[in-house]
Amino acid sequence: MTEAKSEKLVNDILKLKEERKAIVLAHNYQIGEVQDIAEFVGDSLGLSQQAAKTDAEVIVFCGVHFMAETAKILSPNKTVLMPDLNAGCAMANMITPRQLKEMKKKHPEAVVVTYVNTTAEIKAESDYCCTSANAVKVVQSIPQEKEILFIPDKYLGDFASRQANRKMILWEGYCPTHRRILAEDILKKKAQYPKAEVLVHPECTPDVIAMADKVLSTSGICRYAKESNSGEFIIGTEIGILHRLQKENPQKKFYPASNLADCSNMKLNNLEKILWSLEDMLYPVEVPPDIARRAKRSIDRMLEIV
Ligand code: CIZ
Ligand code: SF4
Repeated sequence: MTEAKSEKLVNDILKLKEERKAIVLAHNYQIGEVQDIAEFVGDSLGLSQQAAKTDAEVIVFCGVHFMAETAKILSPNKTVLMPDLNAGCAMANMITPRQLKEMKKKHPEAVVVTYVNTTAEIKAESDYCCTSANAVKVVQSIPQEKEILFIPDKYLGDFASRQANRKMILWEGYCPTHRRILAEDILKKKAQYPKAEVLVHPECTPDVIAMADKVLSTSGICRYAKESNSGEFIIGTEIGILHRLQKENPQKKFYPASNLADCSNMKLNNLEKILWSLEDMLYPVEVPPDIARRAKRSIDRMLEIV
């Protein structure tokens, strides 16, 4: 895109944001241009809480579908728009309500702890929601004698299970983007940048996690990078986050663990689509009230713990 075209797009978006009483929220994994035009950049829960707090009437949610659903659940009276409805999450699609119901039948006494990366329907069938930042705390809060069914991310589940020293039944889901980060990538980067701290997301595989200095959620990575005395970091999560890290810490250096950790769904949003979204109020995300109510209960129960 030429600079003039990009500037015009940005100006058109700014004008329409005002007219529509809209704000743009961008996930940490969005492309730089989208992050730069957003009122808030953050993780899915943080953004959904921002959406609930704001006076804006319209929320343009730049992330993936389950995130916009979460925002809608916390802000049922606001219009939540997704610039591209095709932005789904491969991990969230790895468990269906029917599969979860079958699993619950097999383990009728189990407490269901569900990663936020799931559809509203799955959250509605769950006891507790959790994020990558609080999964360990949520698991620890459940009485020792209770069986726990952790869905859908087996790697986050495995990490939380080891941290909390708690056996759990894990669903076989995972994030294809984070699974592309290999232990040998970390080894190579460590050899290249021996002074760098290795920060990885708990959606990574256990061998990658074992090589990390810190295992953190996206908001945790952003916070830690600011506070740490290190000047260099190897980042094991989706590469969109490097834009924010570099912008907030211009004097520090950030290296992606792997350039293959690029989520194609996250990258579906761009400035043109945000403009079209505001022009035509596309595409509204709706969650049926009964599902929203039950899904919200699992989110509220998480918030009571953390
Ligand atoms: O909840 C989120 O935003 C995701 C997907 C990751 C994270 O660690 O923040
Ligand atoms: Fe889903 Fe992974 Fe993409 Fe996040 S990075 S939206 S978990 S597929």
